Amino acid sequence: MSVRLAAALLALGCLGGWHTGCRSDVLPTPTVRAEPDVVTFAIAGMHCDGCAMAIGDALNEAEGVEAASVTFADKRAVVRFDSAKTNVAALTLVIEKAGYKPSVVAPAGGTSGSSTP
Ligand SMILES: [Cu+2]
Repeated sequence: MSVRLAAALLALGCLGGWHTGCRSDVLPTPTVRAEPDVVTFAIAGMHCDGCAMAIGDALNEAEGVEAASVTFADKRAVVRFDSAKTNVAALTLVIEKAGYKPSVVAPAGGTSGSSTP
């Protein structure tokens, strides 16, 4: 009986935030700042890993790109970018300038309907 009571009190304690280990909201969560977007390009014209690396370099050097990963096997580039600094059209240009033909596979963003590819 008293054990039950103690358990109940403990549970209440958790809910009330007595135990810092129980609180996930204590961790700092990055919230407001321009949210990075992610876009996936299918890229035509790659013929080796060097091509993928060249595209990756070009993208990573481009303004507003936070991370770009290009895989030759998939012939895809996944680019995470700051939408306050650049956009999909600009990134497309970067890849075209590098000598390849990108087409957008999955633009990020919630406005254009949901997840059926
Ligand atoms: Cu190549």
